Amino acid sequence: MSDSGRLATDLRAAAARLARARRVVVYSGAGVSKESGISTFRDPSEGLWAKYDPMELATAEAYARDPAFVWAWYMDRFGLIEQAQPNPGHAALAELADLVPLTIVTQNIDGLHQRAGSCDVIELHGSALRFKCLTGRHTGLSLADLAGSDEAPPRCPHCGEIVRPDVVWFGEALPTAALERAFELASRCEVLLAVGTSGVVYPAAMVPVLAQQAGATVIDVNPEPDAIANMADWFLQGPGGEVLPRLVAEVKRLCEEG
Ligand code: BJW
Repeated sequence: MSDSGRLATDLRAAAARLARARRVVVYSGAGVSKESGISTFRDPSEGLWAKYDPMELATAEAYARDPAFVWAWYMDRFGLIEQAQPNPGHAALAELADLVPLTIVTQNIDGLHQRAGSCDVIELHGSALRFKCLTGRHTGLSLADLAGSDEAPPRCPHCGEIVRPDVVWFGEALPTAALERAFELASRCEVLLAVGTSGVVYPAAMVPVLAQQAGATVIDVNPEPDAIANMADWFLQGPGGEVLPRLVAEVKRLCEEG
C-alpha cells in the first residue's frame, strides 16, 4: 500500500475510535504551532536548541547569571508569538471538542490553542502571557502590569524584585495542579491523541505513557516517527495542519451518521 493509502486507512480507523470515545486527552507540543511560524525546539537544523544552548537560556541559573540577555531572548520570542495566528491544526482540535469530550494538555506556552477556541487547556510549561517576580510571591503579572518599570528585565510593581517569564525551565518543578490534573486525566482517558511533540521532556512525557499503561488507544500525529510513534496504535504521519483537519472531518462525518 502507498504511504498516502496507508495514511487514509489509518486515519479512518483512528477517527472511528475517536468518534465513540467518551474521554479524550490531546497531548500537544511545539510541532502543532510550527505551521503558525513558531520554531520547535529539537528540529536538527531549525529548532531553537540547534541555534541556542538551552542551559544558557532556559534555566534559573542562566537567568541569575545574565538576566538582561535571557530577558531579551524571551521578549524576541514572545513578540513572534504575539504576531502568530492559530493554524488549521489548532482550529481542528477546537472543533473536535464540540464532537467528543476532550482536554488539551499542552507543553506549549504560546496560547494558540486557546486563541483557536479550545476551552479546556492545561498548560504544563507555563505561559508567554504571564510573568512572576523572583521572590515567587507575585504571580500572574502581565506585560501591561510591568509597563511602569523601564528596566530590562522590569521590576515587580509590588516588591521591586526583578521579574521573569512564568515558564518552566530545566530543573524546575511543573505547576503542581496542572501536572496532577494532566496525569489524572491521562490515567483514565480512552484515547490519547499526541500532536507535534518529540515526547522526550519529562515529567510531561509521562502523559502518553500513563494513558497507554491504563489501556487507552494512542494516536500520534507527527511528520517524523518520534518516541510516541513507537508506542502508538496509529501513527498518522504528516504535519498537524494537514492531518488534524482531515481526522476531525472524518470524526464529524461519523458523529453525524450516528
Ligand atoms: C510537527 C510539525 C508539524 C514538526 N506538525 N508536528 C527523566 C529522564 C531524563 C531527564 C529528566 C527526567 N526527568 C526530568 C528530567 C530533566 C528534564 C528533561 O526532561 N530533560 C530531557 C530533555 C532529557 N526535565 C526537567 O528539567 C523538567 N523539570 C523537572 O523534571 O523538575 C524536577 C523537579 C521536581 C521537583 C522540584 C524541582 C524540580 C522541566 C522541563 C521544562 C522544559 N522547558 C522547555 C522550555 C519552556 C519555556 C520556553 O519555551 O522557553 O519546554 S524545554 C522545551 O521542550 C519546551 C517544550 O515544552 C519541551 C518539549 O518540547 P516539544 O514540544 O516536544 O518540542 P520538540 O521540538 O522537542 O518536538 C517538536 C515535534 O514536533 C517533533 O517531534 C517534530 O517532528 C514535530 N513537528 N513539525 C506536527 N508541522
